[in-house]
Amino acid sequence: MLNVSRQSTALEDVNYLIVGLGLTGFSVATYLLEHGFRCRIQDTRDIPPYLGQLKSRFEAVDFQGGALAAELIDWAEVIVVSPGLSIRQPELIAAAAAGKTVLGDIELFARLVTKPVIAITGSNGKSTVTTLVGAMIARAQNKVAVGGNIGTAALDLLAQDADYYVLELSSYQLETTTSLRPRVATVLNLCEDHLDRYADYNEYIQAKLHIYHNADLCVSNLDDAATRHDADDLCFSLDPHSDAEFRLIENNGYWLGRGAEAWLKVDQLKLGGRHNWANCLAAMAIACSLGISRTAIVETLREFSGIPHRGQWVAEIESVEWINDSKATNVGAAKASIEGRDRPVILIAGGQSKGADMSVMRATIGERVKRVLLLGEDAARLQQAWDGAAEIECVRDMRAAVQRAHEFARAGDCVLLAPACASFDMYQKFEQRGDDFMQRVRELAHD
Ligand code: UMA
Ligand code: ADP
Repeated sequence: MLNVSRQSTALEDVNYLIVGLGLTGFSVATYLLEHGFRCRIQDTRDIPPYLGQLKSRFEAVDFQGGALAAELIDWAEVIVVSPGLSIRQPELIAAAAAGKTVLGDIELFARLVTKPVIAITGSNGKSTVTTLVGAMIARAQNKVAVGGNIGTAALDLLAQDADYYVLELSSYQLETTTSLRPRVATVLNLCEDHLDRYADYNEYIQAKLHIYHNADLCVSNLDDAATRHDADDLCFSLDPHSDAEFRLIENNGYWLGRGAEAWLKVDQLKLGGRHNWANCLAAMAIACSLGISRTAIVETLREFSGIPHRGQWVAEIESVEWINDSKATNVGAAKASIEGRDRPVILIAGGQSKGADMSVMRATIGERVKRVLLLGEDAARLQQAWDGAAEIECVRDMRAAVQRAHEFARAGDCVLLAPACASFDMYQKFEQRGDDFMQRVRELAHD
């Protein structure tokens, strides 16, 4: 059991109610309990994922499973809501109206952090850019802590002695945050996502743009007007003719460049696809604004081979390439993923479409995809949206999808898992879906 001792902190000495005990709730509970604050914890599940760990760490944990009881809300002064839960549920709306403070873990982090924060959001490319920026800072011999939506809950980062904190932030995390003052903030790109949680696309965009609030510097995408903050933004662009400071330069092929300087030819990158060139330019802009040297930036870009489940090469079987892009969980990502392949594609897609308009992928499917294999909860919805653009077949599970893809694929094709959907209908998380795909492909290779 941990010895609890009150330490000086920037947080108020009030009653904290933690709503949700996933990764975020666990890190908030741990921080508050370790620092001697009064807190109670609630989760709709009787045995949420981190209850055992929390109980083994702290002697007295006040946990309640089931619906959010009025008694808990009455007791609370500050309610810390997990990102996986909507703050628009009636109990929380009523609590806020009654004067309770409703916030998320990033808001607590923002009140506590004393070092510069780099805040990264966007519909796609967040994890790639967050990882790249973290690696560039580290290569320049600075101490850096990387987390947020990418995996390590923000409050856990405070235990690390860092010169910079690089945070990947989701719209859910941004909408409960007001005190963050990022040294640099970026919205990388925007496309429809999470419309099951927002009234409409504009509400989702506004949640994302909130990242620019109080930022010292805003980095935006000149090719995507919706990401812009104002005329002072530091911009990146894939258009060699644009005014963006960080952009592609055309000179016997494409280069990543700054102003008129060509820094690195794109064929020296291990990362594939034009969308990743945009990610590299965004990371260059952020790192440069922090004073990281060109050498550290270019070396990092040259060495970076990507993160698992993002366009991950799995195998080449009978001259057919198999790629795992399980993290392509919305239309923008799946579209970029297909367009990034240089071979005809057999696409495995489906899952939870989160209310997005799937027809925006129709043209890309018509041009690049030979056959679509659909699985999961919204397979029929996707089939309707893409009907006539390619041959489409619904399959039972990943095993059947891989088997059917193997039967259809011809030498020179690429079988791509780019679901355009969340995985939660069939899997615990996108990594598990990607692992299932890779496992089935490896079984094929050994047949
Ligand atoms: N849940 C319940 N009852 C509860 C509380 C949660 O059923 O009382 C369910 C939620 O509906 C959700 C799941 O439990 O399906 C997890 O919710 P959570 O808020 O406990 O999530 P955490 O485990 O804290 O993880 C969150 C982020 N997850 C979400 O925002 C859904 C993680 O991002 C993030 O890595 C972590 O905090 C640390 O910051 C994951 C994610 O899917 C990768 N993010 C979304 C995305 O990228 O699209 C936004
Ligand atoms: P996020 O953290 O925003 O989900 P990732 O860096 O994990 O982003 O990439 C997830 C997937 O999104 C990738 O595998 C790719 O299919 C797609 N993607 C990555 N960067 C971009 C981009 N700049 N534009 C469009 N799609 C992208």
